[in-house]
Amino acid sequence: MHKPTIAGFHDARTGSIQYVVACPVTRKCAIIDPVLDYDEKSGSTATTNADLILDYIKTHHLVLEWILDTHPHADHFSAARYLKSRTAVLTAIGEHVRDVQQIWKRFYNLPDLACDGSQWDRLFRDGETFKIGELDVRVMHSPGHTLASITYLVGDAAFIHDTLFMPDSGSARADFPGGSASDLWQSIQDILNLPDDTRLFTGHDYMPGGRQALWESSVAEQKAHNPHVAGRSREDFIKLRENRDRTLPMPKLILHALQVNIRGGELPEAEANGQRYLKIPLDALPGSAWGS
Ligand SMILES: N[C@@H](CCC(=O)N[C@@H](CS)C(=O)NCC(=O)O)C(=O)O
Ligand SMILES: [Fe+2]
Repeated sequence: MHKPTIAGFHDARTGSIQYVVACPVTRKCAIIDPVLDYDEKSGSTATTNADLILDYIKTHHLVLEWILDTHPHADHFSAARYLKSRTAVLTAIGEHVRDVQQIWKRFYNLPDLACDGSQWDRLFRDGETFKIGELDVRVMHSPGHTLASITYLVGDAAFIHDTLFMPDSGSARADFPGGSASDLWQSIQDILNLPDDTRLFTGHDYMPGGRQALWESSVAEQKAHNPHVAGRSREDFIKLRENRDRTLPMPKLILHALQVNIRGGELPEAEANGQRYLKIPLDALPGSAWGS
């Protein structure tokens, strides 16, 4: 079994980690969870993160094969569509994105939104396999944070996105529409049932206590040191997760981001004046903690 070569790119604005995972033999690679930059204060978008990743691929003489997302993100825009326009490479996400599209179609009142996942080239099922060069990739359905979340298991590395964060940072929230703390518990157990030395690459790091950004751990480290799982029962976890989620304000960009991400990262069409607009539903998420 070949070990993939992995580079992580931390986006400090959103605490997201974007990855390039490459086959060391063929130099073929995939991008996972690329961020399209967005400043909500000015409404500006930019492709700084995505271009940095394309530069990395070029400099390291890699050949891009896939643009992958782990889930429809609630805190940033996906750069999948932009990267496809630059590279013509296939995009993919989990098949349950169709259920997430249905949920948010109602929130945003988007009667014309196709909820069949046709915005991506491939929709992965649980257990489906594919290749990055000579690397075998297995898809694990990992719902809880969102209905559609998937983990990509690439050789000895698992891209676990918003299930577990670094061991000092616990787990992802499970309170978005379609989220479930009990599903998240099961998804985390599936990850912890991988071999102890499996390298785990998380989707976010919020640098607690001002430490540097980190994104790689292992199954053994998570089992020993993550307080959301070490010595915790299922019931304990669900209680902890649901109590904590009640205190968390919605991500700053959730309403901005999901209307873009359920379209595979495509920005809204320009209106007759040539201007694109986002649509923000009011009072659609009652009971959410208010942000400061
Ligand atoms: N402050 C961040 C929070 C983003 C957020 O809620 N992130 C999700 C992942 S998409 C999460 O699980 N956060 C866990 C936590 O904040 O404890 C923002 O506004 O963007
Ligand atoms: Fe997320």
